[in-house]
Amino acid sequence: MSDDITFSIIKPDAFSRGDAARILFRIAEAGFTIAALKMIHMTRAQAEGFYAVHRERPFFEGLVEFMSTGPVMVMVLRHPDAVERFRSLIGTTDPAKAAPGTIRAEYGTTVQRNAVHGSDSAENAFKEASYFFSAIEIF
Ligand code: IDP
Ligand code: MG
Repeated sequence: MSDDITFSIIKPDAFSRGDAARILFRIAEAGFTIAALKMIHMTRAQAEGFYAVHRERPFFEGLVEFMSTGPVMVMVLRHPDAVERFRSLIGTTDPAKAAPGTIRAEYGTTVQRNAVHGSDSAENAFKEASYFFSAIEIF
């Protein structure tokens, strides 16, 4: 794995509304290929582990609660400059401020329930992908 991968989650809000396939289509249309993909329902402890870097933030409790409310789709995506390209495709954290046409603008509802996750660096993409997938599951 290298700079050409990022890690993403279709979060419980989008997944429970049945938007996962539409979001996947947007991702594919933008030229990303899927290197790994599965559906999981995170326990609270698994969500806490994933978001450990945010544990001191005021939104942490609400975030891990939300992320463990229902199934999500976790995936590894491949594209040149994947991290940067994917963050542009999804838009900024708050859907209300995300650029028109971005996935969060279209499918997110609040700053917490913003439909998708995207890694913020190549290093974190590798760590996050490794949290959910073993090396032989990433194509
Ligand atoms: P990012 O997902 O755009 O990288 P981060 O700052 O890494 O944003 O925050 C992780 C996640 O925590 C966000 O995607 C969002 O679901 C949630 N979050 C961030 N800031 C807030 C907030 O101020 N209130 C509620 N939830 C938040
Ligand atoms: Mg982040």
